[in-house]
Amino acid sequence: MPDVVPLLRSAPAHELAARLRQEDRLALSRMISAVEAGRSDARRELRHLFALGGKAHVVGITGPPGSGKSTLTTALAKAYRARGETVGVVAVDPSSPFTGGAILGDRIRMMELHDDPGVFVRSMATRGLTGGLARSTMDVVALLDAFGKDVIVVETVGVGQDEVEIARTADSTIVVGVPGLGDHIQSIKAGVLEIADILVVNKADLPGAQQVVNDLRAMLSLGATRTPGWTPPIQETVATTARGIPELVKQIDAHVQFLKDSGSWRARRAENARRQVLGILEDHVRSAFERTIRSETWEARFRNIAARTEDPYAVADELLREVALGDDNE
Ligand SMILES: Nc1nc2c(ncn2[C@@H]2O[C@H](COP(=O)(O)OP(=O)(O)O)[C@@H](O)[C@H]2O)c(=O)[nH]1
Ligand SMILES: [Mg+2]
Repeated sequence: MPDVVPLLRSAPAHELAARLRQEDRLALSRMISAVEAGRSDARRELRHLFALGGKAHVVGITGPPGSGKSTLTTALAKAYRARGETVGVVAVDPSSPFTGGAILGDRIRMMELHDDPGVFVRSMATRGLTGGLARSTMDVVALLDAFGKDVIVVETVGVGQDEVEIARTADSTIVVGVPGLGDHIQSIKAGVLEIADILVVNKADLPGAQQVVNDLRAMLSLGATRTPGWTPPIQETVATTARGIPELVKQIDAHVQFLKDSGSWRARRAENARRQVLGILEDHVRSAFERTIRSETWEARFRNIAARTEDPYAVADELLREVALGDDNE
């Protein structure tokens, strides 16, 4: 097929979208790249494809670097495949073994996923995105959803606001802690704990795992839980041997069931939609302003502010009047 690839790369987005609907993985991959690159035809198609989605269950996994998120993701993906569900994986962690930089053993484990046509793995480009990372990740999730994936696992490293924001927009958010990171309380930051629906203590084969479980339990009893009526369970796992993975899958199932039975499912998705729309607006407004201020006239005004001959609020007000905030399609 070597001659097909360049053809598809330059294919118009409507053609990619049509092929994507027929479960063409290459078209899905090209479509993601086109959306990431900010192609306006791809954005239009994404908007049409959006209506096809909403069926996938989105699972967010976040935690410190090296805690075993990618290994857990792989183990979870295999467990879902074993019961016949299709899986999409979005790795937002730039050091993810899905992209490289992993030791050989991890690479080999991940490769098992790449060989399975029921699994689609995508690493997010963290450079050269037209919108923010959160917005781009949600676009990729929307495409995987439209493609028909049953479960979409989004792995993000639990440092940085963008990453935590991404993990929070999942239907079920898993926060991973591990023993052996020195001060284990520090290993899961308080703000990250708040977004957890399920807590995983991975590397339970290492000494100190029980202490992490105890500490997390104590922390949970202090803080308010994210969803009233749902106390995040704490699951020990050994991702490398899949110990605890069947139990984790059951916890995730139970969480979905709880959200649906309690009516929180729609509420959470609406809340996520609200955050997503605000995020799109932020990206849009910022880029509109950045385009406008890229001129000598405005640069001169910034120098005035630096020289204290003008104040930043006055200049911001003027800029606000100047910038036309049309829609974000081009
Ligand atoms: N001992 C032990 N090592 C693990 C476990 N899970 C993952 N690892 C190892 O921890 C390292 C980091 O794993 P990785 O999945 O890349 O972590 P990530 O950075 O959070 O995605 C790798 O060498 C894994 O093989 C586990 O449960 N026990
Ligand atoms: Mg990783």
